[in-house]
Amino acid sequence: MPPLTLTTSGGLYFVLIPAVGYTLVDGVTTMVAATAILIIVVSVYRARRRWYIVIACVAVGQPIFARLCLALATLRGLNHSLTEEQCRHDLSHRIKVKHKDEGPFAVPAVLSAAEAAAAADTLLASPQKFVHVVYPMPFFTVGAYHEYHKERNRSAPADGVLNYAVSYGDAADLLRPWLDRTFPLVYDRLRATLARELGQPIEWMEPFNTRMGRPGFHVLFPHAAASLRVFHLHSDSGQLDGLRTRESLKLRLSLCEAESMIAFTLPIRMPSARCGLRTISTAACERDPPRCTACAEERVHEYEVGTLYWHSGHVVHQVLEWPFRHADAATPRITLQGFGLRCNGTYRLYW
Ligand SMILES: O=C(O)CCC(=O)C(=O)O
Repeated sequence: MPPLTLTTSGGLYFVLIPAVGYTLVDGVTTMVAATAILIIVVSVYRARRRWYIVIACVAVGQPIFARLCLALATLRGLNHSLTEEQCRHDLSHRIKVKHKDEGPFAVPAVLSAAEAAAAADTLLASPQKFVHVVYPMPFFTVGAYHEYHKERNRSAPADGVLNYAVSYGDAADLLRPWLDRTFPLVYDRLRATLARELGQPIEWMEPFNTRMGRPGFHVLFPHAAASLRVFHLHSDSGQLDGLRTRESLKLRLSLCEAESMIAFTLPIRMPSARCGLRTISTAACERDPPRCTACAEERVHEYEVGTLYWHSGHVVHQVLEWPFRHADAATPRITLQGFGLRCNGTYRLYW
């Protein structure tokens, strides 16, 4: 049986709702859940304890709750369908670099099943390091990803408890030593594998650009809303502009080649349902199609634990939704995430 509650960084409290998954307990979700329960109680009372009506109420309530969570997540700025602009960006990049195959390229057996399991267990033993990302779903990061910390200025709290109000530089500085100490094998394999794939030595972005975070982890617990197409559809190239404008980091990005960007994912634990990535390919599009979104094609890539997936950060992609199974509620989809850029002739990794 999965544990009933989960407490993460900043003391955020999640309760396992049957058929829904861990859900943040705050004013809004408590009100939504209380309303759903009230509707069920009233309908049961009116139905004079006819249990098939109770079951029907619960069955209808679950997708409604999941959709409400999806709506709340969407209100917070997630975009899950392809825009003409995104499609054209992918196409222009494809033409520029003459890509025949855009990836993700899969490199198997970077970690054995036992090594990946050990890394996942270590991570799950530190829920106080999980920083909540997608409201109100159980989607967390461990490690500092600059996109999630952007525009935030609070300095690192004395108690080391993180949230996204903390500036990227401070969050990165706080977590880098812990990540280095805790996951040396994972990082060694990552660097050795990318060095082989790219045929170039691999270094960290810090200290070349100080205050940048190590590749870190996405921890996504299953949730009914994650079985819908909820995840952000994006390419990773735009984030470079965001980084360039962040004065406080004093980064030397003018020494880095934007076109060299890579993005990578190393799954270390997966729920029993199929998990992976959806990418958008413009391979079937002509140079200047009347509507790019009409010729773009979706591709699905199923993840294997221990296999490294990498692609040019320009590929439009989205975490693939996966069906919720209650028995799996405490088995998150955990991946190591990060980016690489060639700066002054050397590939450097960061998140
Ligand atoms: O978790 C994944 O598979 C990919 C995550 C992703 O899209 C990103 O971090 O840009």
